[in-house]
Amino acid sequence: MSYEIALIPGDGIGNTVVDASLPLLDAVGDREGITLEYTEFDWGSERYLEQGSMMPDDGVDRLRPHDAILLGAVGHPDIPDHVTLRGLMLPIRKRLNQQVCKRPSILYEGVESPLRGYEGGDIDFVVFRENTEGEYADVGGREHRGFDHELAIQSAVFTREGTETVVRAAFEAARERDGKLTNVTKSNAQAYGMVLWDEIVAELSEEYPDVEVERLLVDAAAMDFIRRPEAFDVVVASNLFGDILTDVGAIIAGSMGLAPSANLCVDGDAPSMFEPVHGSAPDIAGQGIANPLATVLSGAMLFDELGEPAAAGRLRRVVREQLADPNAPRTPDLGGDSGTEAVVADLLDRLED
Ligand code: GGG
Repeated sequence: MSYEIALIPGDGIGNTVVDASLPLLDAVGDREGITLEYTEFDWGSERYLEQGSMMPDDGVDRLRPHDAILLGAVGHPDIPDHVTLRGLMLPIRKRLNQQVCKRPSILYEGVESPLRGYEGGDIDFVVFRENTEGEYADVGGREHRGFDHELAIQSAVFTREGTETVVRAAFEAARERDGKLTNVTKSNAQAYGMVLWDEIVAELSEEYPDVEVERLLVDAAAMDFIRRPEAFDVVVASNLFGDILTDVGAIIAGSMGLAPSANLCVDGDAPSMFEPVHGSAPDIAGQGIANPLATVLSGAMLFDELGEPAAAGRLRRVVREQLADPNAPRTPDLGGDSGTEAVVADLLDRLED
């Protein structure tokens, strides 16, 4: 099989981790009879600084014909983050209808968690984040700039369709996994959108009597990710809450450098996008020490979505093996002193024919 993959390395370490991961994706492809044809788009902050926009006006349409998108990271120290995010990642997620963001959090054998007493295998859950609306809806405005009575309004939008889509995806995943879904909202304080969300979870739970539903306010969920992460199986949350919780989920599982994600177009009309959860990390950009594993694991999610589970399994197996090997190269975020290339070279050596 041959697939057309759009590459958007983006900013900072996004370039390092995407470049480093491609030989591995290709090597796995070779072994599974898969060809990946790449088209690279040099969109991002450098373009913004030169031309005033993160991507061309027809950028999203140019992505549409591809089978999948692999993105690195977005963010630049000289540009406000809301400009970079709204100029590239958010329009792609919204216009390609990538309504569901899936972010696994797994503590692998051989990786140290900052949580005392937790070892490989003790943490294994997946967060389903609503990905195109909620608190990220671009609704609001500012008035009276610079005056004492300056004000800003930022509204969240929760549609029945958007909420049902992500909640249903989470119920389906829970059914396939350990049968537990944790619904995270803040409906004591957010009495409209989040109450609708809770009602939708309650309605859909009738269709999934085999799934146990736990309800948590987001503050309690943040605490319990630290206090009892083993209690989570599938978590569903709004756009903003999901973003925050998945950073916590990444760090308790050892590093942001290990956290992959998939932005899924569940109606299948447009490509899905795969990206490490981490950002562009300008502090280490260009040093060749970024951890490529979050991108490699995002590549495994990409293979899953293409319907290539054997390729996905190969990638995950070599990552697991490497992390479990105390003599394997590791980047500084995992306590090692190796570079990005050394980690990928070691993964390539571990691939079986
Ligand atoms: N690799 C993804 C990336 O660049 N993330 C930076 C970021 O700010 N993300 C916010 C979000 O995912 O909503």
